[in-house]
Amino acid sequence: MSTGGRLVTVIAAFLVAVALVVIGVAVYLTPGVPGGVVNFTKAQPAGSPVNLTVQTVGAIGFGAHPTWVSYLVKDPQGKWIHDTTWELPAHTLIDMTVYQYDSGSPLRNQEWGQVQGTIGDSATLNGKSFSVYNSNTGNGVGHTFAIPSLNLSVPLIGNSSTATLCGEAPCHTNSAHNIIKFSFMTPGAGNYSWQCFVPCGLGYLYGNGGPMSTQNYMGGFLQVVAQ
Ligand SMILES: [Cu+2]
Repeated sequence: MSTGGRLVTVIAAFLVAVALVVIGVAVYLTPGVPGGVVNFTKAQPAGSPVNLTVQTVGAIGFGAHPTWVSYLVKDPQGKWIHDTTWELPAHTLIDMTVYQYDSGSPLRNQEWGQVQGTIGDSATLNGKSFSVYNSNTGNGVGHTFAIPSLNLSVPLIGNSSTATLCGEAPCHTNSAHNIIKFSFMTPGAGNYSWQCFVPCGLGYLYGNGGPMSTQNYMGGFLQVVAQ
């Protein structure tokens, strides 16, 4: 090979190496799960209330982190999806149902036991209305569903830790569960983050790492769009 040919080969190999490093860094910096958006605006006529059904599980049982706590959402076709970004119509009533399959514990902050920001500042637990839940009683609280920018927060009451809890999502109602229902109005178009405030990331610093700080587990976004 001529000197010129060798030089070209060396430069080409160098460029390939640089490209591999750049791709490697980009992949490392990209959040593990790209995360899709579950669309609730297309499925129905403008203005009519949206049914938003989610479940909370103690261990998702699949994917990159099978032991992590997670939310799942039922898409408009009735299929459980592991995505926590939901497209919703603006200025629309959202009737939300949460199937809570996890255990609970006393809250670190009793304020999180209060229902706020929902229609009537109340929710129902297995059909019974409540506006505050004392997490030092019963099975405590497993998670909360909160949209900070709307001042909305709802405690999701825990199941008995002695019950056989669902360990692989999607969970079905033959496992121990609580049903929490509430309604709220979406605001104008925009992106609104939602999250659980219970430090439920077991094994992480103060419980706030892992699923608490990774998209698609204990938090996500409402993508509110004008209709
Ligand atoms: Cu949680």
